[in-house]
Amino acid sequence: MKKLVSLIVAFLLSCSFIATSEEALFTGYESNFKKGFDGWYARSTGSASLETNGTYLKITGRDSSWNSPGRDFNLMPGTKYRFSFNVKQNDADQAELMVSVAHSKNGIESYENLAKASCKRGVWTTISGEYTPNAYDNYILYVETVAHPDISFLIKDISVMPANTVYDVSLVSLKELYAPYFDLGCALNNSQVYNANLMNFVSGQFNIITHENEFKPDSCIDLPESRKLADQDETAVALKFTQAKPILDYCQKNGIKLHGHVLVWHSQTPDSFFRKGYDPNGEYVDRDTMLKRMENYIRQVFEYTSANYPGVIVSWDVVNEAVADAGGVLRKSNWTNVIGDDFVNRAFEYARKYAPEETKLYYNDYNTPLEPKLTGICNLLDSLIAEGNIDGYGFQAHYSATSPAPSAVRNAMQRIADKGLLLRVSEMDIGITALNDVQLKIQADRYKELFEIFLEFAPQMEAVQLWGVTDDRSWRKDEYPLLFDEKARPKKAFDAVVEAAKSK
Ligand code: 9MR
Repeated sequence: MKKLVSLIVAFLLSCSFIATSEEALFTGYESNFKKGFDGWYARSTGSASLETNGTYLKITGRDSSWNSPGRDFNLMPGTKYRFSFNVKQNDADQAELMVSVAHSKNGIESYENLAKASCKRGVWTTISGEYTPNAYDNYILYVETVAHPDISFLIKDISVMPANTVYDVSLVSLKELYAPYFDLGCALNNSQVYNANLMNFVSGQFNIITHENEFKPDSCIDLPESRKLADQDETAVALKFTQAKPILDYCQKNGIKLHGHVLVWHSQTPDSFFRKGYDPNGEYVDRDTMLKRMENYIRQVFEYTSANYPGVIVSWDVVNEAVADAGGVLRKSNWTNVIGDDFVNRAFEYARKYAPEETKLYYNDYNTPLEPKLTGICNLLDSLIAEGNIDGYGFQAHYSATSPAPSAVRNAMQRIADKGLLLRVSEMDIGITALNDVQLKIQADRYKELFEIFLEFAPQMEAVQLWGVTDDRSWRKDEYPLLFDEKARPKKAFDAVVEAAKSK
């Protein structure tokens, strides 16, 4: 019954072609000008004007290539749209026509050319393409010429439709199915959080979110402001949270937990952070200065989030990927070079000092089941546990459908669980080599086996988080690694994860 209702809703949505700019949710637009101008107007500072005969729209009197028929569209940032325009011109043997978008943010207008086509005199020609808007305050789609500033032309049969039309919110909910065992989460980026349809779907499936990139040091360190501070105090660092904010706001508004990723990492951290005056050509600072910069960074993240988002962030990756793949030792990085091998311990010390009492502090790494890395990770964890500042270990789990062996995953989990730490699977995805039934089945089987193992550790497992939602937006999109395909349709892997919980 629920399924039937959602199909009817989806059908009604797909029928509501005519959208106006007042609509909160833009569900698509089609026009053949039967109703007149339908919101289209001439973009021109000269004498360009529009006329319509109830089938097409004609622009005449142009004096610049940007003079165009244009219309306001209430597009949703992060949603992929397919558009199609039929165009015709009679004034030149050949002319290039182009669909473009004008958008503005805080009053500043900018433009993108989306698709073009070469049009022979008198021949209706289709210009089509796809467009996924970033966040702007408004959008105008328009048709202009590449050269030929003064020709007249016609447009008709216009369609601007979301590519992902149906998010099936009647699907069984993973977060509900796994509620007795652990949280189910996913990584998101800013453009996705503006997509209301996607987020409605996401919040039905998942109860914890992680920023894919926007809470990393390179997003939060304000280098120009830090340079100013360094004139007076080399230990000071200036932060900005403009990138982290949209997802934090979403979580706060919708009562969804957030796992913070990440405070200290060798990657996605500007090299200038480690240098005198934050100058890319400056010398590296000394250990004590860097320890203070690290402490000031961590302190300000917690001050900002505690003041503005109390209770939203339940856990943090304090340090990411500090152990080398070979040798069971720490990887060489700016952190080890400037501070030394105890940088991980100090990061946890500072995180504990400033984090709210209930916030769980994690060390997070990949390739955990592989020796000698596993032993290196265990040694590091032992030293952190001895200092009392760590709560948990995050298994990234960027796997393939054939590796690592599930038995190796279980073994690694057992070794770390035996230390009494909380566990989480922090960044799961399982790549396959091709998009076909055989591979999708192998992928599904591996998801099921691994989730069965995660369930064995349920008493210590806080969360399992997928590194993304749909395959097309994954950092490994060529390997189709997630539970939902590019149209947000559940894959066999989704059914397998459902099955693992049901058969527990
Ligand atoms: O998914 C992230 C991708 O968009 C970034 O380009 C990449 C840059 O390093 O980081 C990816 O996320 C990583 C995560 O932060 C830490 N573990 C490995 C993830 C995949 O590379």
